Amino acid sequence: MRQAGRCLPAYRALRERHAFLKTCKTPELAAEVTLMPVRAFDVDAAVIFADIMLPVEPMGIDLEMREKVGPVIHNPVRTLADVERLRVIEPAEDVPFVLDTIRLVRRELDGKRAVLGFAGAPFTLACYLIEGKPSREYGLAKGLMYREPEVWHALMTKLSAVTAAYLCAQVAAGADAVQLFDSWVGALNKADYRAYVQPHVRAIFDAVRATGAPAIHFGAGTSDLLEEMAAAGGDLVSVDARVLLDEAWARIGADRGIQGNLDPTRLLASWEATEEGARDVLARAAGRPGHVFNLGHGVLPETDPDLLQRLAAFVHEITAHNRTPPRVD
Ligand code: 1CP
Repeated sequence: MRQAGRCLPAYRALRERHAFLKTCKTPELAAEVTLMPVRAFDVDAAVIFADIMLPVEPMGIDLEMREKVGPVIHNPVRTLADVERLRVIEPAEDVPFVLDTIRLVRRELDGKRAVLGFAGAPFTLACYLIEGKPSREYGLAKGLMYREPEVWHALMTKLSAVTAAYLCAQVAAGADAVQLFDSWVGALNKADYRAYVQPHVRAIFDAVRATGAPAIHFGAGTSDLLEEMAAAGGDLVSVDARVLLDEAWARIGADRGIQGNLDPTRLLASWEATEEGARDVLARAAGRPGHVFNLGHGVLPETDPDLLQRLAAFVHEITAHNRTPPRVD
């Protein structure tokens, strides 16, 4: 579950002592935070504590993680010259802390839980780089995309090269699976997705496929894009709570897995609302192999950790008959 640690008092206490980027860049701290939700909730996978913006910093981006806002960029990318200035990074040299965190977490979990690496997808990263801060409409980013497609494609090509190398390095460091977060791609229609995004995402999944590790393709607000996202690649497509899981799966195709899709706001409502939603998701998955139960989007920071723990136990209980035993190697 993305950002599951954020609602834990232990995470908040650690963050009072250490800034966000410092935590990400210190493997011992990042590993400790990664393991917090695994221990507190007994979930099946550890999502490496990092952020989608980490690999863009060494590309030459002046990044600040602003409290209660998110990523802020002091030198936004808006021209061909800006794109040409961006470096294509070497993950082992430029983001060694993420790879070291993966190694530490893997050693600690000793094969008993899966280790999930991740990266931001080029569209979502491009939105941040062009806008310079979180945005609702992506007016600057989409403006550049429609007005100067060659600049857009040059930026997307660089971001996809970096992302492919970064994900492959995570697998080499010990990630059992990787997830590509295209959180904002729901801002596009199908035709624009095909023209401006799909070839770049496909290049990333092609590179990851060569590692043999399973890849998850995450999107939110993508109910019109599911077929296009599946066609771009990934062994699983992750869907949010705005679609019904069985209908989404039929559109993604039986040859793929699916991740999702309990509405995270149900956890803010009550246990009854949470259980009702979880039952519905599991009924729609109908015990078919290839479903990864998850929330439709990240855990909201004000979520009661006890409800998350209860939810994980509930899902384990319902699915006990068809659970794959933990991998030991
Ligand atoms: O919590 C965990 O252990 C998971 C680690 C994780 C992941 C998977 C973090 C830590 N960030 C991410 C991915 C991420 N970051 C995404 C993709 C998933 C999604 O759709 O949310 C995105 C869009 C970001 C960008 C980002 N970083 C935001 C969103 C801002 C916006 O535009 O709305 C924010 C708030 C951050 C900071 C951040 N990253 C992670 C955490 C725990 C936080 C909050 C920092 C804090 O309050 O301590």
